[in-house]
Amino acid sequence: MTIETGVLAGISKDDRDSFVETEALAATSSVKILETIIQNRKVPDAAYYIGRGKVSDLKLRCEELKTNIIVFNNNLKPNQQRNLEDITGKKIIDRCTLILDIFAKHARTTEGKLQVELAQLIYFLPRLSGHGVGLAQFSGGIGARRGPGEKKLELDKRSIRNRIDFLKDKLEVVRKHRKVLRESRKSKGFLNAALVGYTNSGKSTLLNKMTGADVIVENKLFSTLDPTTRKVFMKGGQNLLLTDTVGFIRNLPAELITSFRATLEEIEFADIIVMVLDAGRLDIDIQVDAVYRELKALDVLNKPVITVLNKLDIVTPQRLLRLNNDFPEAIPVSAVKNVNIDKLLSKIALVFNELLTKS
Ligand SMILES: Nc1nc2c(ncn2[C@@H]2O[C@H](COP(=O)(O)OP(=O)(O)OP(=O)(O)O)[C@@H](O)[C@H]2O)c(=O)[nH]1
Ligand SMILES: [Mg+2]
Repeated sequence: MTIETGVLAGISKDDRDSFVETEALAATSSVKILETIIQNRKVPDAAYYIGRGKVSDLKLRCEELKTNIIVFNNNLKPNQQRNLEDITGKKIIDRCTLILDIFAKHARTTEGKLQVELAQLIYFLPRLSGHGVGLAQFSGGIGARRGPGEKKLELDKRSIRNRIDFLKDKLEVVRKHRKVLRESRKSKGFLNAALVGYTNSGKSTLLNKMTGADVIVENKLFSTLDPTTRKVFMKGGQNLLLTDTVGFIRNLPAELITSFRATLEEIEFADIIVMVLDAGRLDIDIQVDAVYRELKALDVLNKPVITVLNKLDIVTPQRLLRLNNDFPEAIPVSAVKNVNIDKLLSKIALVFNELLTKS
């Protein structure tokens, strides 16, 4: 795999952790960040995101570092992206483009691929400018990006709109199929718990530990795109299925989330939500906010939520005290070291039985 280099740019409105996260996204997308340039400003510039003068500095710095890529710590508006490309002559990659690139790399099933293509087309359609970003995304990733010529542009836009309709129709079929599957499980008396949480919090590790599945686990963002459902062996004999789902991340544009509807419906139709938090992350509050925002948008907060503080093994006792205080209901576990998984299972069994007596 070829590794490219780039410079990361942003403004001081964003916290330090968000830059670290974007750098990790870039790394997952095979772009090594050589330098991070943060402009001291609270409000983004309407035309360039960072100030016009800073854009020239950025261009100069890229030339000194001999790099062709500028990664932005935020999502850019189509006009900002075009203006930045015009002035710098560099590839301008915003945060959402990075995420879409990672999704495209990690999509394995037909459903996953359809959803990613839909999300890409929806995001790139208003950004097609005839020279910069765009269709190249499908033909070799970030490094190989090259846009279509101006003349072809209108034609491209029309065919993209047709393709969007086609993908939506196909995904409707996928949704119906998933619905039939869910109904068949329900009719057999199974309840479903969905593992949800920030990307890299350990959802897949937990699924593997609790069910003996072998879902891919990686110290990378968005390793999982497609949901996996497995039966859990419960001591009390409850018929429980556990579903691993795509991770959330802060600042994901709402229109992208709708592309993943078929997958996210696994959360919408789950009976119990198991929210997995990464106790090792110091920005845990931001992660919790991002996850709650998405769960609220999916309208699933009326379901029972069991909160799990994962990665207990890397947390100091002092920090654990603090976390216990901040999340009094949460169950601290270590999926990797197999600590407190039995406690989690007992809690799920309790909620399961409560649901059964209610219905
Ligand atoms: N130290 C420690 N690391 C863990 C634990 N659980 C998971 N990890 C690590 O965290 C990283 C991410 O784990 P995954 O299970 O892939 O996380 P995920 O939530 O499924 O991530 P995505 O699918 O990318 O959203 C891996 O490197 C795991 O080995 C834990 O209990 N302790
Ligand atoms: Mg995963």
